[in-house]
Amino acid sequence: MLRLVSRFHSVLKSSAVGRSLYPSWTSSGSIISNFQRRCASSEPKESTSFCMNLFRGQIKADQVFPFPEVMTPEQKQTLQMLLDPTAKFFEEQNDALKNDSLEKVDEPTLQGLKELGAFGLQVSVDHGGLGLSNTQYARLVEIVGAHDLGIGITLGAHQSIGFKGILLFGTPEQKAKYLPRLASGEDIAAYCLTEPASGSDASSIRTRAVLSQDGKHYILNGSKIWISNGGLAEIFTVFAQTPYKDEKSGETMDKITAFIVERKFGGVSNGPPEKKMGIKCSNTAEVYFEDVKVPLENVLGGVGNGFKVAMNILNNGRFGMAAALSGTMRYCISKAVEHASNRTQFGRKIDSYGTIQEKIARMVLKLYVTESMAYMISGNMDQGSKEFQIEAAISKVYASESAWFCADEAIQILGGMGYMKETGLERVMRDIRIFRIFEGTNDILRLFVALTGIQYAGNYLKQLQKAMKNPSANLGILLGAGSERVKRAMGIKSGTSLGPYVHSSLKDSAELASVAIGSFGSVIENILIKEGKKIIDQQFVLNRIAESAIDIYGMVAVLSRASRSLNQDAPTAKHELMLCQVFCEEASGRIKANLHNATSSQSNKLFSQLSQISTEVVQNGGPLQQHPLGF
Ligand code: MYA
Repeated sequence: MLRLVSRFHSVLKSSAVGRSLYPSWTSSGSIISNFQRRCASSEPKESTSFCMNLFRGQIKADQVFPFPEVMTPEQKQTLQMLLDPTAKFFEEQNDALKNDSLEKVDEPTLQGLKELGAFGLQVSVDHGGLGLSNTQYARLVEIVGAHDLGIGITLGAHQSIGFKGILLFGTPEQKAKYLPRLASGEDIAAYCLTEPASGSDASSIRTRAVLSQDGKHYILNGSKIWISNGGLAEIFTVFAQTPYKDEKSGETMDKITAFIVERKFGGVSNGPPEKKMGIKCSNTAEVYFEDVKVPLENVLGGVGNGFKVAMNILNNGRFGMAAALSGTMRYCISKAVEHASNRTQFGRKIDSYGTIQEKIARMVLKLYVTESMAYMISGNMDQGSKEFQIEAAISKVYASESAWFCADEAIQILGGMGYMKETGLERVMRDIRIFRIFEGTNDILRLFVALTGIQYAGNYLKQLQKAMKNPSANLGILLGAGSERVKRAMGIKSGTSLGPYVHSSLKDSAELASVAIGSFGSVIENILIKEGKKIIDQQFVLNRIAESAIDIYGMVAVLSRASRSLNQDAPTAKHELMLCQVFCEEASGRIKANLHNATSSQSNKLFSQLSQISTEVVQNGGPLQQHPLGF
């Protein structure tokens, strides 16, 4: 036993895990400086999230295996009863092209949606809603995404973010007061975070609320931009800076607080509807708050907790985007398949050519992964999981890029027809573009995924470092949770195998995923040890780490789903087996390349050159090279 401990000691010493990973932090910039502060201060916490633990190179399988089956028979029945009328409404009553050209949803359509209960899908029945679970909601939202993303945004801005804060953080009184009218659609809701000077850097908002002199309400002042439903809403979830007295230091500082604001409080106004590329029928407007008197009881989630309220609302809604976009992707694929199987060129139906086959297969692969992520997360949420923020961010990034790919390839397969408005794909492409931008740009979400995971892994290494100070008292930590690096150095077999969780036909694919998880964990550990705090400024590297995490989560999601289909001997099991095998094979190659590029000196040189090219172009105010003609 003693020898084991001393070997541990020397491994840690020589591997520099024993050095402080987070010496004095100095750089500024919100996501980075805040990340530094958190790394320096937070105590290591055990996470139940699969993706968090991935950053330690460890498999926490509970969230991912088996594929969540969360609906009760009654829930399935309710869902089935809702599917047909919803699909019928969108097929027969709603006209997406008309909505797009009118740039609004007309009254009869809004009324029809209200009658369907579409404005209160997840509000409890007690409060007048349909009381759907996340999984039931996801399935219905898929139908909306397949038909009209503009309407999807109207409904999503209302319930996925607009009043989600009341569902998640509202007091019983707030719920009773606001939810019934919101669920019926009598009142529309909007989520007000973004400001002219505060987009991705959400904590830098300037809208302010201060207590009135009589202490009876807050006085709210500020303006918000690009607010979905901003011109229609009666109820707003508004984020504002408020003075906050820190209990410990006694110091007063500004902290964000969330408020429920009614238009009828007075002082709330909005600008004209924005002219947009897509989702045109959804209303987007600036919203202004001028000396709005907000009663104290309309603070949502506690004074000073607004940033967490804002982030949790977003985390909670992101799977809905993946679900809605799954519907959109299915639509695009159907259009492409319909055309490819009817169109003859060079004497053959074009679906018989490899070029078209690869496009169709790739679209379906991306759909399979997106659906698997969406329903894995909704299932986890229904199971009561509270930690899914990395997974939710991944699903949003993956879904929005995959949907873009599908719309683009479907248009390509349809050729000239695809480019025509009447085919419907042109609108879809315009509608989809925003999904890579709003609810957290994919760029910021990639950094969020990488930094959140790295922080978790870093805290774990710090925990090991602390434990090393008294190894015999901390053997449990050192052996039980010993890092993969330490385990390898001590000849202890790594515990990262997905083999036991998957169907036997998927052992090889599972092995690819297991290897990827092991390599990913070692790369993170090496990066933390080698780079320490410097990693947070290395966005070229962080993006490659995020990309690998996205691919690994995708692999695990499809391994789990395909295993379920194989175990149940589902009619599509063999098809899903292929989808899973192909995705895992290709993802494994991408992960190897990305992890190599994240660490190799060659890539490092390339990143410096890319950085320099950009700097020189920016300094020049545009491309720097001489024109090919020389003038
Ligand atoms: S709404 C506008 C969307 N805007 C954004 O998404 C803003 C993006 N920015 C951010 O998310 C944050 O500012 C980032 C952090 C991530 C950059 N979960 O120091 P920090 C905690 C849980 O890192 P920063 C729109 O587009 C963190 O742990 N916690 O913060 C509408 C820390 O806690 P502690 C989180 O560096 C579109 C603290 O916060 C998270 O400033 C309409 C500070 O963190 C998180 N994610 O920046 C869509 N992030 O101090 C319609 C941070 O305790 C819907 N933290 O350690 C459509 C739906 C689909 C259709 C449906 C049809 C029905």
